[in-house]
Amino acid sequence: MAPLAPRSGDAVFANVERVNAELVTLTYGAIVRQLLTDFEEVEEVNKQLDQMGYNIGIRLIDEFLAKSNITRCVDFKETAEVIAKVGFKMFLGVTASVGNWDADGTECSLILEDNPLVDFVELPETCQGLYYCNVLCGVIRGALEMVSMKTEVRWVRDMLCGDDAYELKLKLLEQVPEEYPYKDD
Ligand code: MYR
Repeated sequence: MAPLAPRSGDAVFANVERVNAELVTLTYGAIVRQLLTDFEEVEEVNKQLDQMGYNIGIRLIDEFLAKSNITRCVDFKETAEVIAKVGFKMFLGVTASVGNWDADGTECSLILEDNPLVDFVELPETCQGLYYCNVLCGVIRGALEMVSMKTEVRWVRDMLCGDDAYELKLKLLEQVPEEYPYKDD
């Protein structure tokens, strides 16, 4: 039998993080499976996942702002970069690239080369039209709403559906002016 060698703190921590990530991935899979059983129609499951993500996003923004020390972004381009490089890294452990900007800088793509939520996942034929990771659309939408940005977030490419990448379309619909509960005299 191989002798038991003490592992460095870093190695143990990396292992714990990997196990946690796997647990999240498997738990998420179980939630999607349950929704498919409960709702049957994939469009309804997409909606439920988006709503679930929204409920997470409106809470997660506080943690994000506290941990990242990010202050106001100058424009939507900076916001998209922050989501792709800081937000995704913080909560998914991966980064995304930002591209395909429209002329007025209100719509772009977030492209994920790696997506830990889909580890171990294979969709059966019966799940055509399912956006398995739709929870992420809701998370981003909810988080941005809490910092006064109404957005539309949807998948346009999904490797589980045979596409060559994971691509989210992020569109700024409205920048809601912040309201203060008092008037300046
Ligand atoms: C501001 O201008 O007020 C700062 C805006 C920063 C918004 C960042 C939202 C982060 C959302 C994280 C999404 C993670 C998805 C896995």
